[in-house]
Amino acid sequence: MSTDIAAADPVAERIVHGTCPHDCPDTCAMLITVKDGVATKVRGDPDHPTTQGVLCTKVSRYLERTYSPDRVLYPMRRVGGKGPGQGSFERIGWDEALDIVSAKLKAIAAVDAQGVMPYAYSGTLGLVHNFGMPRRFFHKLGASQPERVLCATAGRMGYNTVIGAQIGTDITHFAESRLIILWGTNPITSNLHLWTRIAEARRNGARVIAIDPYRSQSAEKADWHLAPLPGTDGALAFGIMHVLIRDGLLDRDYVDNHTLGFEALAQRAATFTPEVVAGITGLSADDIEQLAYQYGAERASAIRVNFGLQRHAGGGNAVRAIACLPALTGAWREAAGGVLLDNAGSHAVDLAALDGRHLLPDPAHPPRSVNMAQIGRALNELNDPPIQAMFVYASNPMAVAPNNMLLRQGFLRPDLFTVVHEIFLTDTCDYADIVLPATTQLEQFDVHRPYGTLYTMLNQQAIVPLGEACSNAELFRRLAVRMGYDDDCFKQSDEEVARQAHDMTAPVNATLDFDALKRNGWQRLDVAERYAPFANGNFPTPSGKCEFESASAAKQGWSAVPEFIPPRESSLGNPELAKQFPLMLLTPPARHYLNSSFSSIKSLVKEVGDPWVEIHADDAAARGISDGARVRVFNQRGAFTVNARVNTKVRPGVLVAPSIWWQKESADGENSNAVTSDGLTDIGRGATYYDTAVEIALHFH
Ligand SMILES: Nc1nc2c(c(=O)[nH]1)N[C@H]1C(S)=C(S)[C@@H](COP(=O)(O)OP(=O)(O)OC[C@H]3O[C@@H](n4cnc5c(=O)[nH]c(N)nc54)[C@H](O)[C@@H]3O)O[C@H]1N2
Ligand SMILES: Nc1nc2c(c(=O)[nH]1)N[C@H]1C(S)=C(S)[C@@H](COP(=O)(O)OP(=O)(O)OC[C@H]3O[C@@H](n4cnc5c(=O)[nH]c(N)nc54)[C@H](O)[C@@H]3O)O[C@H]1N2
Ligand code: SF4
Ligand SMILES: [Mo]
Repeated sequence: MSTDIAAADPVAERIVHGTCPHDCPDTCAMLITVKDGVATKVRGDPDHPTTQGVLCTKVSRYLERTYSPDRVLYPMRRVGGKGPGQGSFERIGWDEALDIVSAKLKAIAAVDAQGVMPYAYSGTLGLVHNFGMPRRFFHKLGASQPERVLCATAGRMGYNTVIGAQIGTDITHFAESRLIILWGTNPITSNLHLWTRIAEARRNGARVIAIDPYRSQSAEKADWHLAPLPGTDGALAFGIMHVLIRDGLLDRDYVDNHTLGFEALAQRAATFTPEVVAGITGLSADDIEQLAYQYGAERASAIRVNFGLQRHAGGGNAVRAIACLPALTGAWREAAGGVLLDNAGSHAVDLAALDGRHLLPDPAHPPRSVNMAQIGRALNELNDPPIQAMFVYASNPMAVAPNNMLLRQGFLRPDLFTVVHEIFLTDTCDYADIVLPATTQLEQFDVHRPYGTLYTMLNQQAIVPLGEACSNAELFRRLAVRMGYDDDCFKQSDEEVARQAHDMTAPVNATLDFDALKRNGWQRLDVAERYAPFANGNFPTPSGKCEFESASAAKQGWSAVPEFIPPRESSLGNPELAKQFPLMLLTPPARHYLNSSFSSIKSLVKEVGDPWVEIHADDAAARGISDGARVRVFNQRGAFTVNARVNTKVRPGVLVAPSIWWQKESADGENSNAVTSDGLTDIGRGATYYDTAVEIALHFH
């Protein structure tokens, strides 16, 4: 617990440094005004270089979230059946709740602790409350280990085969780029503070190209929008390489000195002529030539590739292919050039100290892994041992996991014990045996490693927890006592955990000063003001070069050189399935929601309205669907019902249903994850939400 809050004068108005805890690359610096122990205002820190005083629409309502009448404020036990509308909850005391939970965990662990499945994702990205205390607890228990793949694994692992680490262009320098490619990303929604820099670049004459099957708000504002078929970006990247190599639009010096495997890459690219790529992507050969020429002509070119486009069967390799491009043109020489997937690798965090992996009962033989994207399968099929308890915190799997019809079957198992530690009564809580109240970011202390910026961030506790809410770290401290765990690391305060979070031997932390961080809220990493990490090569790969060809990839069973792997549920990947379900469904983030968070904020819900699906006018006409019609989107896994928006923003053959609405906020109690695929990616066993074939029809009742 933070001592600062107790020490502070409870009456005087004061400003507290906070950090946005959400899963967003911007990790904004917040300033919270507190008076009489009540938070009265949140705003972006005007001095923080990337926040620039601006919070997004969602988090500017953080007070509404914190003080919402819908908060879970006490432990509760379910009475009656599982599932929406079946049972109800009655209040119990913390002691009783901890007794029930610890007794259950002990009973399972007495036979095999792998019967316990922790399910936690990105409700908070804090190093203390996500990476620290909770993970220590489950390591000590020897629970099944969640494979955390819902978001980014394929892209990150693919990227790393080429670049060596999650290091990319600093968002600040996008303002000076001459050419910006938004590749499968809609920053106005998902990366607002990058958009500010892009807008600045445009004012300075930069050209912005969007590559997206959907004319998103960002694509709308771009100078040129190309709309390939989903999951074909790998082929498009090879098409660009083909033209660059064929016509000598290369930085030969950079290629010769700082890359590995050019010949092998060139050989692969040789087959991807613009005509071949046009056939795969649905773009014209001429557009592909144009794109390559524009890219090849500008060295200060920055590609922003986001996680959306790697949620396909071939997502890892698609990002690999894209990551090769800036080394070919020498764009890395410029601070305003290169590619940005994410920048978590620019930071140096001591994950082992945080997560206590040494606590495992037998570190040489870690417990089994359970893939979080396939949790439905795991609950229904695992037998060695079966999952007997789900411990959910900082995630809302019933709403966010793919193929959730199968997951629901699992959650409904009468023998399954489910604990959910939550701020709100989410869809997942409907299946809980025990619900425990969680704190919001204003009520806890944490330290953050942004994945999109180069600052270390600190979050001071601004107010005391509401009701009987308790933070993740505090919950697992309490449970550790009940379980009889007396390792010192379970006795650490939040600040003690935070002080251990960084690898202080790393050059980027050379001047990291925790006390100064506490005072100021944020500190820039020790990197050059003009961050150009690969201007002179020095890639953190095994060879020290940009690896077009990667021996370590080959060792892991992936192709040594990136390859194009078509989407699984498409006419290329599965023609039979595509006949039955000819449309590809994308479910990218809705601007006013953050995954399934904020769909409990009334003012936002009112602004956003009911969930919808966008369909191209031609596809709509072929099915007798008019604008505003009630439609059913379905496939072999399930169905959900929404309103149709007929337009030409989405390319023919594709549907876009922004995500993620709670199931219980949806008319038929289902959301888009009723149909999404729980298949895995080529690299990293990641989720493939957007590799989903569907059909759509008018809904008649
Ligand atoms: N407001 C808001 N912001 C968010 C989130 C949110 O839910 N709401 N979520 C946060 C999280 S967890 C993440 S991981 C990030 C990143 O989230 P991402 O999922 O990368 O989301 P976007 O940046 O919106 O980019 C998605 C865009 O990619 C397009 N797309 C989908 N498939 C393909 C494809 O195969 N090829 C191409 N070229 N484009 C494709 C979609 O049409 C969409 O416009 O955003 C974060 N920011
Ligand atoms: N169809 C479809 N599904 C998707 C995606 C998509 O694009 N389309 N995107 C995927 C992606 S990229 C991601 S990252 C995942 C995200 O999936 P999740 O990580 O499950 O994210 P949220 O839906 O925001 O749910 C987080 C929950 O944690 C709670 N919470 C917040 N802070 C805390 C805390 O400190 N402690 C505790 N105990 N609880 C807390 C919030 O109230 C919220 O209900 O969703 C994935 N699902
Ligand atoms: S969600 Fe992103 S843009 Fe919004 S306040 Fe948080 S970090 Fe900033
Ligand atoms: Mo994500």
